[in-house]
Amino acid sequence: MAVELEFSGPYALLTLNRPDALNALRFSMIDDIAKALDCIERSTARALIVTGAGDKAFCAGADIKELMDRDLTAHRNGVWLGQRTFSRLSTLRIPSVAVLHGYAFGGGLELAMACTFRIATEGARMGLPEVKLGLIPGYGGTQRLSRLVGEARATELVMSGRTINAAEAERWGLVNRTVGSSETAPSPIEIGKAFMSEFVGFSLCASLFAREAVQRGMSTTIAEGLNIEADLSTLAYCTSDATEGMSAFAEKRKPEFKDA
Ligand code: DAK
Repeated sequence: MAVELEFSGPYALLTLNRPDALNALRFSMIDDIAKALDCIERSTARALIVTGAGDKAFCAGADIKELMDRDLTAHRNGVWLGQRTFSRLSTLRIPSVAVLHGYAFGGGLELAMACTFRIATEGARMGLPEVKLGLIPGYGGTQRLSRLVGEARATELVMSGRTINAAEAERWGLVNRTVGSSETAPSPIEIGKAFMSEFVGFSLCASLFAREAVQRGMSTTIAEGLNIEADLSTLAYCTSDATEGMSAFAEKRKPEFKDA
């Protein structure tokens, strides 16, 4: 299978598994990612970790050979498939992290940008090289990159197709952090698990509302954003997990959240 889904404790592990082609994304793989998201929504997983198989790449982008010789309708449908699937990933009930090692280009970087977080290993290389093929990004890259790194840097990357390294990506805010990549360094999955362990112990209601407040606020005015925060913070207050969290603090014990 070119897309594999496994579960390990509280984690769902999604692996792009086509290392001979640097995990380049075929349309069928995007379909498989959508099916995996259905499965994850029905599971008890509390965090999703996305990685690419092999040593060389997280994902070298859309499969260029498959993109050739398609009519306009097929192209439009392909864009819708990618955009819809990656938007579902960005609003998944549980938080997600993409662990980028080696190359993360084009559609691969767009997949990573739809995750809640991104971690890069030291040797990672990232970019949106579509312009070099006479194309522009089609799976949300022009929109998500500018929200992550700002208009000037996003326009520079999209218009030049330039590749940036992990240090620059971290400085720009494209990745949350960079980790070492020596031979003894942990695997991408272990890196993802270590990072996500900070998030899995909380109420899913609170973590979902927190992410939604930030996400929705990014594309509106500060006044509307404050309204969104007021509504979601009131909703969080009304959950039984909030009652439990505050009671546990008062009673000096560990809270037992029930995601309700
Ligand atoms: N597609 C297909 N095959 C790929 C590939 C890709 N994106 N990237 C690598 N491969 C394949 C190579 O063809 C090669 O296969 P064989 O020749 O061995 O059969 C194998 O993976 C190993 O690659 P290399 O031999 O090239 O490995 P190197 O280490 O020398 O170079 C590289 C690594 C990442 C620098 C190089 O492979 C490279 O430049 N790859 C292409 C990167 C790229 O341009 N990616 C595409 C970005 S554009 C849309 C939908 C989607 C999109 C746009 C529109 N519509 C529906 C409208 C999105 C577009 C993109 O993602």
